[in-house]
Parts: sequence; structure tokens; C-alpha cells
Amino acid sequence: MKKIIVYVPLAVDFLHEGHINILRIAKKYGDVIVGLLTDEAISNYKSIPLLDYKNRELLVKNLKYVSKVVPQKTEDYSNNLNKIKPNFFVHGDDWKYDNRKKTRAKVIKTLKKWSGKLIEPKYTKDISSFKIKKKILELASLPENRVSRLKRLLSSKKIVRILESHNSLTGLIIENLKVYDKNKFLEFDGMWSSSLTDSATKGKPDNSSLDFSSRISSLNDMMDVTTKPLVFDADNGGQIEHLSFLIRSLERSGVSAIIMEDKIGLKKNSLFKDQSGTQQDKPKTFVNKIKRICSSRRSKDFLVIARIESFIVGKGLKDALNRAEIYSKAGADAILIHSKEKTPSEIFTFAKAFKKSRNYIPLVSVPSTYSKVYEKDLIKNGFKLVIYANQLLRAAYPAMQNVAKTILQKGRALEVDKKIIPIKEIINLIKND
Ligand code: SPV
Ligand code: MG
Repeated sequence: MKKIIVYVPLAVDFLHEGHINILRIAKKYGDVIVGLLTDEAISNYKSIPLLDYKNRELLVKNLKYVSKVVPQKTEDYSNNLNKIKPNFFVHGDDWKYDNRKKTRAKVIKTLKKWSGKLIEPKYTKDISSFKIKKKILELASLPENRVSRLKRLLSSKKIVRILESHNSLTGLIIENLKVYDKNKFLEFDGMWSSSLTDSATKGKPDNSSLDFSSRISSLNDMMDVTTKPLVFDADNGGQIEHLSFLIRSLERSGVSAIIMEDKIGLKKNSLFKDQSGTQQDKPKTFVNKIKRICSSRRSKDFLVIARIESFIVGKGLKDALNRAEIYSKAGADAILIHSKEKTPSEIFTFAKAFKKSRNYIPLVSVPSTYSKVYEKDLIKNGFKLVIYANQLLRAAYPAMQNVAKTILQKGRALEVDKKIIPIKEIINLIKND
């Protein structure tokens, strides 16, 4: 006799009684095949789950109600349904009421082709899930867990979005902000510890006058209250002899990647118009730094990103490409090709040429001067990581200055009240729980 097949799509961010309830009901109808959403499928509509696919598969495969687990690679179930042709499809009834209405209609239409039936058990409102998730997130933010998250994001998302953070409050904005747009929750994937904004916050120029211990102390403040990955701007990495200690400190803090630029001498910010006196390192010496990081990192998931400054110092495409080849062969995990042009055309030309290389590695963009570029065009051109490197500080400074100015001009504070967050809200912004 032909087996009766029941298809159950699940994400299983973490396993809870709601899943067990659905699977127990599904099992009553026949043999249960779970379509387990891949990291990539999940990252299209929410944050990637805490556990990776392999671990989630292991959990689900071993549940007594489950006969088989197959990867569900898209949010659209039709591919798997057409292949498996299940007699039943089981899904919690919550999707009738939210943005998954269309997906539901498509499932009903697809099942009709072989008279399959949709079963919708009442969704178990898991009141404790928020608390469980919070607890798990705390675990995920343990340094050893946080370090790996950037690598997973890079392999599951079309583009990873990083935003500059210069203190705990900006870290919390990046951690918590979610914008609902076109059926998706948009959010930043992590934080950028920028030498420019970190220095500016402390009233110092961006010329490495802020030493690494001070930079690490600021980032530790952010790490205390967040769980998302952090990418560290290490300028030129400093002395090669000190690099392994820097890497040890960064890994201990839970940093996921270091970006190191190929410049030497007194540092000047790359966006300065006048780059006279700026010297680029010789590729041969710079690769020694890359190799030193690779050999001193404890986790293979801690990424080293080589930043090429050829366009900044006025050298051309050929120099940039040559360096990309050499840095990639030395063990860099990605290349940041920096530019201070108003358009992305030079970095796109670079990307097109580098794509053909056998040593191709993912590309990183910092669209500060060419801010008009859309993420979709970065994706098209092969960029995997975008760093919005300074926008939060640039937003805060004029807002604070305007308020200070108005108080001076009016001789009182009433006029600024409507421009600023109410006292009640600022008191309640950070809860003590
Ligand atoms: C930073 O944010 O400090 C950077 C990027 O390194 S840039 O300012 O463009 O050099
Ligand atoms: Mg910098």
C-alpha cells in the first residue's frame, strides 16, 4: 500500500512545544516529511536562526514524529510540493492572518493538482518563547558563538549590512531596529567599529592617536549589550610584531572580522581629498601581516579582510587587481576595495575584472562618498558586505549642535522639547531586567 505523506515546513529557530504540537498532529495523518527552511531561505524574511542548518536538522530528524527531513530552500513551497506530492500539508493557522496569505493560497492551489489537503492546527501561542529566545541570544553573544555569526551570514545572505556604531546606544539601535517593508523585516546584521567615528567621539583625529586598547574598551561596551557581529577597523594593523596580541584581544571580545588597510606611515583618513604624503604598503610586506593574522587567529571563522587603498592614493585598476590577487593568495577571506569617488564605477570595474580571477574572494564596499549606490546594484556586482561607515555619528552631531544652539538663542529649553526624545521615553529606553 502506498504511504500517506504529510509535508510540514518548519524553520525551528529553537525547538519548542509549538513544533511538537504541529508534528504530533501531522503524524496522525501519515509519514511526516519536514521541509526544514535553510539559513538562506530564513534570512530572506527574518534574522538567521541561532543554530545552523546541520544542527537544526539533527534535532528535527531525531524527533519521533518525523520520518525524513528535506531542505526547504525558498519561502515558496511549490518546488518541494511538486516533487514530493504530499497527501497532506500541515501548517499552523497563524499564516491565514499575516503577510503569508499569498504563500498559503499558492500551497492550496498546488495541492489541488493531486487532491492534497491542507491541515491548519491552531497555532500554539508560545508565551515563553520571547524569554527563551532572549536567553538563547545571551548564549549566542558569548564570544565563541558571536565570532562565527558573520561567516554564516555571508554564506546565507545576498548581502550583509553593517552599520557604524560608536557606543552602546548606537549598538542597541543596530541590535533592535527592525523595519517592515514589502513582506520582509529589514535589519542591520552587525556593527562597524570605525576608527574615524570612534576617534571623533573622543575628540581625536583619525590618525591612530586612539590606541588599540582604547578602541577595544569602546567596543567591549557595545559587546556588553548586543548580540550581533562586529567588524573591527584596524587601520593598518600596527606593528606586525604586535598583531597576534591584537587578534587575541579581538577574538576574546567576540569580534568577527578585522579589516586592515595597506597603508604605512602616519595615518590619514582615506576620504581626505589631499592624500599627499600617504604611502601605500608594499604588497610583499602587507601579506606578511595577513599571514600573521591567519596563523594567530584561534577560530577559522574569525575573518581577515584586506583593504586595498590603490584608488585612494591615485593608483589605477591594475595595481588594485594585482594586490587583490596577492592578498587573496596570502589567505585574506575578503577584499575591501576602497574608493572616494562620487560614483561606484571604479569599484564596479574592479569587481568585474576580479570576478574572473581564480583567486576571487568576496568583496566589501564602503559607500560613503558614492552613497547613491543601491544595495541591489552592489549585489549585482558581486559585493557581499556593505559597511555604512559613519552615518550614525554624522546624524547625531548636527542634531545635538542644533539643540545646543536653540537653547542659547532662546534662553530656555522649551523650544527644543519637540525635537528631542521625551524624558519618560529616555528613562524607559533601557529596561533593567
Ligand atoms: C572608518 O570608518 O574609519 C574607515 C572608513 O576606515 S573611511 O573613513 O572611509 O576611511
Ligand atoms: Mg578607519
